[in-house]
Amino acid sequence: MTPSAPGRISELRLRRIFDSRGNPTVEAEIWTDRGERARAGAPSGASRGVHEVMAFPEGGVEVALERFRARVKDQFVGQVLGDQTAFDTALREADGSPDLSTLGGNTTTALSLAYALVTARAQGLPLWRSLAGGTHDPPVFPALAGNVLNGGVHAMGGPDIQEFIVLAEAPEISWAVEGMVAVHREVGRRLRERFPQAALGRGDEGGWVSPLGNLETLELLVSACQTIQDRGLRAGLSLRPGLDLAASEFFREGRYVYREQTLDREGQIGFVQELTDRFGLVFVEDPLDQEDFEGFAQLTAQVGRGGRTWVVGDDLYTTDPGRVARGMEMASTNAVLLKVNQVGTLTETRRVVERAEAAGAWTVCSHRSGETPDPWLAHLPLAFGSRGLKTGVLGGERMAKLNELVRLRSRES
Ligand code: 2PG
Ligand code: MG
Repeated sequence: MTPSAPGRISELRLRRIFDSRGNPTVEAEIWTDRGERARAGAPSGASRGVHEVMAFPEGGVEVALERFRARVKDQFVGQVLGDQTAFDTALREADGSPDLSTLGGNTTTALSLAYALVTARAQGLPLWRSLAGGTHDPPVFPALAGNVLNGGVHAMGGPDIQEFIVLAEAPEISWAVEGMVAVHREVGRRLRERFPQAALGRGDEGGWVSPLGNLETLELLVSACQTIQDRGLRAGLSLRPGLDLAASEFFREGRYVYREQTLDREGQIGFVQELTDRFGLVFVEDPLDQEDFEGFAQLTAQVGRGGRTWVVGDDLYTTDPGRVARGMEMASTNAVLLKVNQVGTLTETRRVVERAEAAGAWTVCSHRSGETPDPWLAHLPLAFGSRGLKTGVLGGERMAKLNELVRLRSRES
Protein backbone atom coordinates (compact mmCIF):
# COMPACT_ATOMS: atom_id res chain seq x y z
CA MET A 1 0.00 0.00 0.00
CA THR A 2 1.38 3.42 -0.90
CA PRO A 3 1.32 5.72 2.15
CA SER A 4 1.46 8.71 -0.18
CA ALA A 5 -1.95 7.78 -1.69
CA PRO A 6 -4.02 10.91 -2.22
CA GLY A 7 -6.82 12.23 -0.09
CA ARG A 8 -8.33 12.08 3.34
CA ILE A 9 -11.63 10.90 4.75
CA SER A 10 -14.22 13.68 4.80
CA GLU A 11 -17.28 11.72 5.94
CA LEU A 12 -18.30 8.29 7.21
CA ARG A 13 -21.75 6.79 7.49
CA LEU A 14 -23.13 3.52 8.72
CA ARG A 15 -26.63 2.34 7.92
CA ARG A 16 -28.86 -0.63 8.61
CA ILE A 17 -29.52 -2.80 5.53
CA PHE A 18 -30.76 -6.39 5.10
CA ASP A 19 -28.86 -9.51 4.11
CA SER A 20 -30.00 -12.31 1.78
CA ARG A 21 -31.88 -14.00 4.64
CA GLY A 22 -33.66 -10.73 5.42
CA ASN A 23 -31.72 -10.20 8.64
CA PRO A 24 -30.50 -6.72 9.47
CA THR A 25 -26.82 -5.99 8.96
CA VAL A 26 -24.74 -2.86 8.34
CA GLU A 27 -23.34 -1.03 5.36
CA ALA A 28 -20.59 1.60 5.66
CA GLU A 29 -20.02 4.47 3.29
CA ILE A 30 -16.93 6.67 3.17
CA TRP A 31 -16.31 9.93 1.26
CA THR A 32 -12.98 11.60 0.60
CA ASP A 33 -12.14 15.29 0.48
CA ARG A 34 -11.61 14.85 -3.29
CA GLY A 35 -15.08 13.56 -3.91
CA GLU A 36 -14.52 9.80 -4.12
CA ARG A 37 -17.00 7.57 -2.39
CA ALA A 38 -17.30 3.84 -1.66
CA ARG A 39 -19.54 1.62 0.35
CA ALA A 40 -19.43 -1.93 1.66
CA GLY A 41 -21.88 -4.20 3.45
CA ALA A 42 -21.07 -6.96 5.93
CA PRO A 43 -22.49 -10.51 5.64
CA SER A 44 -23.66 -12.78 8.49
CA GLY A 45 -23.22 -16.47 9.28
CA ALA A 46 -25.67 -19.02 10.65
CA SER A 47 -23.15 -21.73 11.57
CA ARG A 48 -20.94 -19.36 13.50
CA GLY A 49 -17.75 -20.57 15.18
CA VAL A 50 -17.62 -19.92 18.92
CA HIS A 51 -14.34 -18.02 18.52
CA GLU A 52 -15.66 -15.51 16.02
CA VAL A 53 -15.83 -11.88 17.10
CA MET A 54 -19.34 -10.64 17.96
CA ALA A 55 -21.10 -9.59 14.76
CA PHE A 56 -23.06 -6.91 16.65
CA PRO A 57 -22.96 -5.55 20.18
CA GLU A 58 -25.59 -6.70 22.61
CA GLY A 59 -28.79 -4.98 21.50
CA GLY A 60 -28.06 -5.56 17.80
CA VAL A 61 -27.72 -3.28 14.81
CA GLU A 62 -29.34 -0.23 16.47
CA VAL A 63 -26.74 -0.28 19.23
CA ALA A 64 -23.99 -0.71 16.61
CA LEU A 65 -25.24 2.44 14.86
CA GLU A 66 -25.26 4.42 18.14
CA ARG A 67 -21.74 3.29 19.04
CA PHE A 68 -20.53 4.16 15.55
CA ARG A 69 -21.90 7.67 15.99
CA ALA A 70 -20.27 7.99 19.40
CA ARG A 71 -16.86 6.48 18.64
CA VAL A 72 -16.10 6.56 14.91
CA LYS A 73 -18.16 8.97 12.85
CA ASP A 74 -16.43 12.29 13.65
CA GLN A 75 -13.24 10.87 15.12
CA PHE A 76 -12.16 9.25 11.83
CA VAL A 77 -12.68 12.33 9.65
CA GLY A 78 -9.32 13.56 8.39
CA GLN A 79 -7.61 10.14 8.37
CA VAL A 80 -5.39 9.70 5.33
CA LEU A 81 -6.22 7.11 2.70
CA GLY A 82 -3.87 4.31 1.79
CA ASP A 83 -2.86 2.99 5.20
CA GLN A 84 -5.16 0.03 5.85
CA THR A 85 -3.20 -1.13 8.88
CA ALA A 86 -3.47 2.26 10.59
CA PHE A 87 -7.18 2.49 9.83
CA ASP A 88 -7.93 -1.03 11.08
CA THR A 89 -5.81 -0.52 14.19
CA ALA A 90 -7.70 2.69 14.95
CA LEU A 91 -10.98 0.77 14.55
CA ARG A 92 -9.79 -1.87 17.00
CA GLU A 93 -8.81 0.88 19.45
CA ALA A 94 -12.14 2.65 19.06
CA ASP A 95 -13.79 -0.65 19.95
CA GLY A 96 -11.46 -1.48 22.82
CA SER A 97 -12.69 -5.07 23.42
CA PRO A 98 -10.98 -8.30 22.32
CA ASP A 99 -14.12 -9.67 20.62
CA LEU A 100 -15.24 -6.38 19.04
CA SER A 101 -18.37 -6.46 21.17
CA THR A 102 -18.47 -2.65 21.46
CA LEU A 103 -18.82 -1.74 17.78
CA GLY A 104 -19.51 -5.23 16.45
CA GLY A 105 -17.37 -7.18 13.99
CA ASN A 106 -19.81 -6.45 11.19
CA THR A 107 -19.41 -2.71 11.77
CA THR A 108 -15.62 -2.93 11.63
CA THR A 109 -15.77 -5.27 8.62
CA ALA A 110 -18.00 -2.88 6.67
CA LEU A 111 -15.78 0.08 7.58
CA SER A 112 -12.52 -1.77 6.86
CA LEU A 113 -13.81 -2.75 3.39
CA ALA A 114 -15.28 0.68 2.63
CA TYR A 115 -11.92 2.23 3.51
CA ALA A 116 -10.07 -0.25 1.26
CA LEU A 117 -12.52 0.44 -1.58
CA VAL A 118 -12.36 4.21 -1.34
CA THR A 119 -8.55 4.03 -1.20
CA ALA A 120 -8.54 1.89 -4.34
CA ARG A 121 -10.87 4.37 -6.03
CA ALA A 122 -8.59 7.25 -5.10
CA GLN A 123 -5.63 5.33 -6.51
CA GLY A 124 -7.55 4.47 -9.69
CA LEU A 125 -7.00 0.76 -9.07
CA PRO A 126 -9.29 -2.23 -8.73
CA LEU A 127 -9.63 -3.23 -5.08
CA TRP A 128 -7.46 -6.32 -5.39
CA ARG A 129 -4.55 -4.45 -6.97
CA SER A 130 -4.71 -1.77 -4.33
CA LEU A 131 -4.73 -4.38 -1.55
CA ALA A 132 -1.81 -6.13 -3.23
CA GLY A 133 0.22 -2.92 -2.96
CA GLY A 134 -0.43 -1.67 -6.48
CA THR A 135 1.12 -4.76 -8.09
CA HIS A 136 1.41 -4.91 -11.89
CA ASP A 137 1.31 -8.71 -11.93
CA PRO A 138 -1.55 -10.33 -13.83
CA PRO A 139 -4.25 -11.70 -11.53
CA VAL A 140 -4.24 -15.39 -10.66
CA PHE A 141 -7.81 -16.68 -10.48
CA PRO A 142 -8.88 -19.10 -7.75
CA ALA A 143 -10.55 -22.49 -7.91
CA LEU A 144 -14.26 -22.08 -7.15
CA ALA A 145 -16.08 -23.94 -4.41
CA GLY A 146 -19.83 -23.90 -5.06
CA ASN A 147 -22.58 -25.21 -2.84
CA VAL A 148 -24.79 -27.61 -4.85
CA LEU A 149 -26.88 -29.13 -2.04
CA ASN A 150 -27.61 -27.55 1.34
CA GLY A 151 -28.18 -29.17 4.70
CA GLY A 152 -27.59 -28.50 8.39
CA VAL A 153 -28.53 -25.02 9.58
CA HIS A 154 -28.63 -23.71 5.99
CA ALA A 155 -31.70 -25.72 5.07
CA MET A 156 -35.14 -26.62 6.34
CA GLY A 157 -34.86 -30.39 6.46
CA GLY A 158 -32.21 -32.11 4.38
CA PRO A 159 -29.02 -33.86 5.52
CA ASP A 160 -26.97 -33.05 8.64
CA ILE A 161 -23.92 -32.23 6.54
CA GLN A 162 -24.14 -28.53 5.75
CA GLU A 163 -22.69 -28.22 2.25
CA PHE A 164 -22.23 -30.56 -0.70
CA ILE A 165 -19.74 -28.74 -2.84
CA VAL A 166 -18.35 -28.84 -6.35
CA LEU A 167 -14.77 -27.63 -6.68
CA ALA A 168 -14.39 -26.16 -10.16
CA GLU A 169 -11.08 -25.37 -11.80
CA ALA A 170 -10.60 -24.22 -15.38
CA PRO A 171 -8.19 -22.21 -17.51
CA GLU A 172 -10.95 -19.57 -17.85
CA ILE A 173 -12.85 -18.43 -14.80
CA SER A 174 -16.18 -18.24 -16.66
CA TRP A 175 -15.80 -21.91 -17.65
CA ALA A 176 -15.52 -22.81 -13.97
CA VAL A 177 -18.76 -20.88 -13.32
CA GLU A 178 -20.50 -22.67 -16.21
CA GLY A 179 -19.27 -26.00 -14.88
CA MET A 180 -20.67 -25.38 -11.39
CA VAL A 181 -24.00 -24.27 -12.83
CA ALA A 182 -24.14 -27.41 -15.00
CA VAL A 183 -23.61 -29.66 -11.95
CA HIS A 184 -26.27 -27.74 -9.99
CA ARG A 185 -28.72 -28.19 -12.89
CA GLU A 186 -27.92 -31.86 -13.27
CA VAL A 187 -28.61 -32.44 -9.58
CA GLY A 188 -31.91 -30.57 -9.92
CA ARG A 189 -32.89 -32.69 -12.91
CA ARG A 190 -32.14 -35.92 -11.05
CA LEU A 191 -34.02 -34.82 -7.95
CA ARG A 192 -37.07 -34.02 -10.08
CA GLU A 193 -36.83 -37.44 -11.72
CA ARG A 194 -36.54 -39.20 -8.38
CA PHE A 195 -39.20 -37.18 -6.54
CA PRO A 196 -41.66 -36.23 -9.29
CA GLN A 197 -44.35 -35.13 -6.85
CA ALA A 198 -42.23 -33.54 -4.11
CA ALA A 199 -41.93 -29.81 -3.56
CA LEU A 200 -38.19 -29.24 -3.86
CA GLY A 201 -36.48 -26.08 -2.75
CA ARG A 202 -33.16 -24.39 -2.21
CA GLY A 203 -31.31 -23.50 0.97
CA ASP A 204 -29.73 -20.29 2.24
CA GLU A 205 -26.81 -20.51 -0.18
CA GLY A 206 -28.79 -21.50 -3.25
CA GLY A 207 -28.04 -25.23 -3.10
CA TRP A 208 -30.83 -27.79 -3.44
CA VAL A 209 -32.57 -29.15 -0.36
CA SER A 210 -33.78 -32.70 -0.77
CA PRO A 211 -35.37 -35.39 1.39
CA LEU A 212 -32.25 -37.58 0.94
CA GLY A 213 -29.93 -38.57 3.78
CA ASN A 214 -26.21 -37.71 4.06
CA LEU A 215 -24.80 -40.58 2.05
CA GLU A 216 -27.40 -40.55 -0.71
CA THR A 217 -26.95 -36.80 -1.11
CA LEU A 218 -23.22 -37.25 -1.47
CA GLU A 219 -23.71 -40.06 -4.00
CA LEU A 220 -25.98 -37.79 -6.01
CA LEU A 221 -23.42 -34.96 -6.00
CA VAL A 222 -20.53 -37.24 -6.95
CA SER A 223 -22.41 -38.83 -9.78
CA ALA A 224 -23.61 -35.46 -11.14
CA CYS A 225 -20.03 -34.12 -11.05
CA GLN A 226 -18.90 -37.18 -12.99
CA THR A 227 -21.65 -36.86 -15.60
CA ILE A 228 -20.85 -33.23 -16.31
CA GLN A 229 -17.12 -33.89 -16.20
CA ASP A 230 -17.55 -36.68 -18.77
CA ARG A 231 -19.54 -34.38 -21.02
CA GLY A 232 -16.25 -32.52 -21.62
CA LEU A 233 -17.86 -29.08 -21.79
CA ARG A 234 -14.54 -27.23 -21.95
CA ALA A 235 -10.92 -28.24 -22.26
CA GLY A 236 -9.23 -28.37 -18.88
CA LEU A 237 -12.42 -27.99 -16.85
CA SER A 238 -12.27 -30.05 -13.68
CA LEU A 239 -15.34 -30.61 -11.49
CA ARG A 240 -14.72 -32.56 -8.32
CA PRO A 241 -16.76 -33.14 -5.18
CA GLY A 242 -16.24 -31.81 -1.65
CA LEU A 243 -18.01 -31.19 1.64
CA ASP A 244 -18.32 -28.64 4.39
CA LEU A 245 -19.49 -30.84 7.24
CA ALA A 246 -19.70 -27.94 9.73
CA ALA A 247 -19.35 -30.77 12.25
CA SER A 248 -19.58 -28.55 15.35
CA GLU A 249 -23.25 -28.11 14.52
CA PHE A 250 -24.04 -31.79 15.20
CA PHE A 251 -21.37 -32.43 17.83
CA ARG A 252 -23.11 -33.18 21.13
CA GLU A 253 -21.41 -34.26 24.36
CA GLY A 254 -18.36 -35.67 22.60
CA ARG A 255 -20.25 -37.40 19.81
CA TYR A 256 -21.15 -36.71 16.22
CA VAL A 257 -24.90 -37.21 16.04
CA TYR A 258 -26.18 -37.79 12.49
CA ARG A 259 -29.69 -38.77 11.55
CA GLU A 260 -28.45 -42.23 10.57
CA GLN A 261 -25.64 -42.84 13.07
CA THR A 262 -23.77 -41.56 16.13
CA LEU A 263 -19.97 -41.61 16.04
CA ASP A 264 -17.24 -40.97 18.57
CA ARG A 265 -14.14 -39.03 17.59
CA GLU A 266 -12.22 -41.97 16.11
CA GLY A 267 -15.38 -43.10 14.35
CA GLN A 268 -15.81 -39.65 12.80
CA ILE A 269 -12.20 -39.52 11.60
CA GLY A 270 -12.59 -42.99 10.07
CA PHE A 271 -15.93 -42.06 8.48
CA VAL A 272 -14.57 -38.89 6.84
CA GLN A 273 -11.50 -40.74 5.64
CA GLU A 274 -13.68 -43.45 4.14
CA LEU A 275 -15.90 -40.90 2.37
CA THR A 276 -12.84 -39.08 1.07
CA ASP A 277 -11.26 -42.23 -0.34
CA ARG A 278 -14.45 -43.78 -1.68
CA PHE A 279 -15.80 -40.66 -3.37
CA GLY A 280 -12.53 -38.93 -4.24
CA LEU A 281 -13.38 -35.82 -2.22
CA VAL A 282 -10.93 -33.03 -2.92
CA PHE A 283 -12.27 -30.52 -0.39
CA VAL A 284 -13.25 -31.35 3.19
CA GLU A 285 -14.12 -28.45 5.50
CA ASP A 286 -14.70 -28.63 9.25
CA PRO A 287 -14.85 -32.44 9.42
CA LEU A 288 -14.49 -32.34 13.22
CA ASP A 289 -15.50 -30.21 16.18
CA GLN A 290 -14.04 -26.70 16.33
CA GLU A 291 -11.82 -27.43 19.35
CA ASP A 292 -10.22 -30.64 18.03
CA PHE A 293 -6.89 -29.44 16.58
CA GLU A 294 -5.41 -32.89 17.20
CA GLY A 295 -8.18 -34.78 15.43
CA PHE A 296 -7.86 -32.45 12.42
CA ALA A 297 -4.11 -33.20 12.37
CA GLN A 298 -4.80 -36.95 12.33
CA LEU A 299 -7.18 -36.63 9.42
CA THR A 300 -4.89 -34.26 7.52
CA ALA A 301 -2.03 -36.74 7.91
CA GLN A 302 -4.25 -39.38 6.34
CA VAL A 303 -6.02 -37.58 3.50
CA GLY A 304 -4.24 -34.25 3.09
CA ARG A 305 -0.80 -35.49 2.23
CA GLY A 306 0.67 -33.91 -0.88
CA GLY A 307 -2.41 -31.71 -1.13
CA ARG A 308 -4.51 -34.61 -2.42
CA THR A 309 -7.49 -33.33 -0.45
CA TRP A 310 -7.83 -29.81 0.89
CA VAL A 311 -8.58 -30.18 4.58
CA VAL A 312 -10.04 -26.78 5.40
CA GLY A 313 -10.45 -25.14 8.81
CA ASP A 314 -13.33 -22.70 9.18
CA ASP A 315 -14.96 -22.86 12.64
CA LEU A 316 -11.67 -24.36 13.82
CA TYR A 317 -9.83 -21.10 13.10
CA THR A 318 -12.49 -18.38 12.74
CA THR A 319 -9.84 -16.37 10.81
CA ASP A 320 -8.09 -15.75 14.12
CA PRO A 321 -4.30 -15.32 13.76
CA GLY A 322 -3.58 -17.05 17.10
CA ARG A 323 -5.74 -20.07 16.33
CA VAL A 324 -4.30 -20.34 12.81
CA ALA A 325 -0.76 -20.20 14.23
CA ARG A 326 -1.64 -23.10 16.53
CA GLY A 327 -3.22 -25.10 13.71
CA MET A 328 -0.23 -24.53 11.47
CA GLU A 329 2.19 -25.68 14.20
CA MET A 330 0.17 -28.84 14.71
CA ALA A 331 -0.38 -29.39 10.96
CA SER A 332 -4.10 -29.53 11.73
CA THR A 333 -5.09 -28.62 8.18
CA ASN A 334 -3.48 -27.85 4.84
CA ALA A 335 -5.96 -25.05 4.08
CA VAL A 336 -7.45 -22.11 5.97
CA LEU A 337 -10.82 -20.50 5.28
CA LEU A 338 -10.91 -16.68 5.39
CA LYS A 339 -14.02 -14.77 6.43
CA VAL A 340 -13.28 -11.13 7.18
CA ASN A 341 -16.18 -10.69 9.58
CA GLN A 342 -15.05 -13.60 11.74
CA VAL A 343 -12.12 -11.43 12.83
CA GLY A 344 -13.41 -7.97 11.90
CA THR A 345 -10.75 -6.33 9.72
CA LEU A 346 -8.81 -6.82 6.49
CA THR A 347 -5.53 -6.30 8.36
CA GLU A 348 -6.10 -9.26 10.66
CA THR A 349 -7.31 -11.35 7.73
CA ARG A 350 -4.05 -10.55 5.96
CA ARG A 351 -2.13 -11.63 9.06
CA VAL A 352 -3.86 -15.01 8.82
CA VAL A 353 -2.87 -15.29 5.16
CA GLU A 354 0.76 -14.66 6.11
CA ARG A 355 0.68 -17.32 8.85
CA ALA A 356 -0.89 -19.86 6.51
CA GLU A 357 1.51 -19.05 3.69
CA ALA A 358 4.56 -19.34 5.94
CA ALA A 359 3.41 -22.86 6.82
CA GLY A 360 2.81 -23.77 3.18
CA ALA A 361 -0.99 -23.98 3.63
CA TRP A 362 -3.52 -22.66 1.14
CA THR A 363 -6.16 -20.07 1.86
CA VAL A 364 -9.75 -20.03 0.66
CA CYS A 365 -11.77 -16.79 0.76
CA SER A 366 -15.38 -17.37 1.73
CA HIS A 367 -18.85 -15.88 1.66
CA ARG A 368 -21.31 -16.23 4.55
CA SER A 369 -24.69 -17.89 4.37
CA GLY A 370 -26.37 -14.50 4.85
CA GLU A 371 -24.82 -12.35 2.11
CA THR A 372 -25.17 -8.93 0.54
CA PRO A 373 -24.98 -8.36 -3.23
CA ASP A 374 -21.59 -6.66 -2.76
CA PRO A 375 -18.90 -7.93 -5.11
CA TRP A 376 -15.86 -7.11 -2.90
CA LEU A 377 -15.29 -10.73 -1.85
CA ALA A 378 -14.23 -11.61 -5.41
CA HIS A 379 -11.19 -9.33 -5.06
CA LEU A 380 -9.78 -10.96 -1.95
CA PRO A 381 -8.40 -14.20 -3.44
CA LEU A 382 -6.61 -12.15 -6.11
CA ALA A 383 -5.25 -9.76 -3.46
CA PHE A 384 -4.17 -12.49 -1.04
CA GLY A 385 -3.04 -15.12 -3.56
CA SER A 386 -5.68 -17.53 -2.27
CA ARG A 387 -6.02 -20.89 -3.95
CA GLY A 388 -9.81 -20.93 -3.61
CA LEU A 389 -12.98 -18.86 -3.44
CA LYS A 390 -16.07 -20.31 -1.83
CA THR A 391 -19.13 -18.38 -2.87
CA GLY A 392 -21.97 -20.66 -3.86
CA VAL A 393 -23.36 -21.35 -7.31
CA LEU A 394 -26.74 -19.69 -7.63
CA GLY A 395 -28.57 -16.70 -6.14
CA GLY A 396 -28.03 -13.03 -7.01
CA GLU A 397 -25.87 -12.39 -3.95
CA ARG A 398 -23.62 -15.35 -4.87
CA MET A 399 -23.56 -14.62 -8.61
CA ALA A 400 -22.53 -11.01 -7.82
CA LYS A 401 -19.14 -12.33 -6.69
CA LEU A 402 -18.75 -14.75 -9.61
CA ASN A 403 -19.67 -12.06 -12.13
CA GLU A 404 -17.12 -9.73 -10.55
CA LEU A 405 -14.44 -12.35 -11.22
CA VAL A 406 -15.62 -12.61 -14.82
CA ARG A 407 -15.43 -8.80 -15.05
CA LEU A 408 -11.92 -8.75 -13.60
CA ARG A 409 -10.88 -11.37 -16.12
CA SER A 410 -12.30 -9.45 -19.07
CA ARG A 411 -10.57 -6.30 -17.86
CA GLU A 412 -7.30 -8.16 -18.24
CA SER A 413 -7.94 -9.56 -21.71
C1 2PG B 1 -19.55 -21.90 6.30
C2 2PG B 1 -20.40 -20.71 5.99
C3 2PG B 1 -20.47 -20.35 4.53
P1 2PG B 1 -21.99 -19.56 7.66
O1 2PG B 1 -19.81 -22.63 7.27
O2 2PG B 1 -18.55 -22.12 5.64
O3 2PG B 1 -20.77 -21.40 3.69
O4 2PG B 1 -21.63 -20.72 6.61
O5 2PG B 1 -21.85 -18.28 6.96
O6 2PG B 1 -23.40 -19.86 8.07
O7 2PG B 1 -21.03 -19.68 8.80
MG1 MG C 1 -17.79 -23.71 6.93
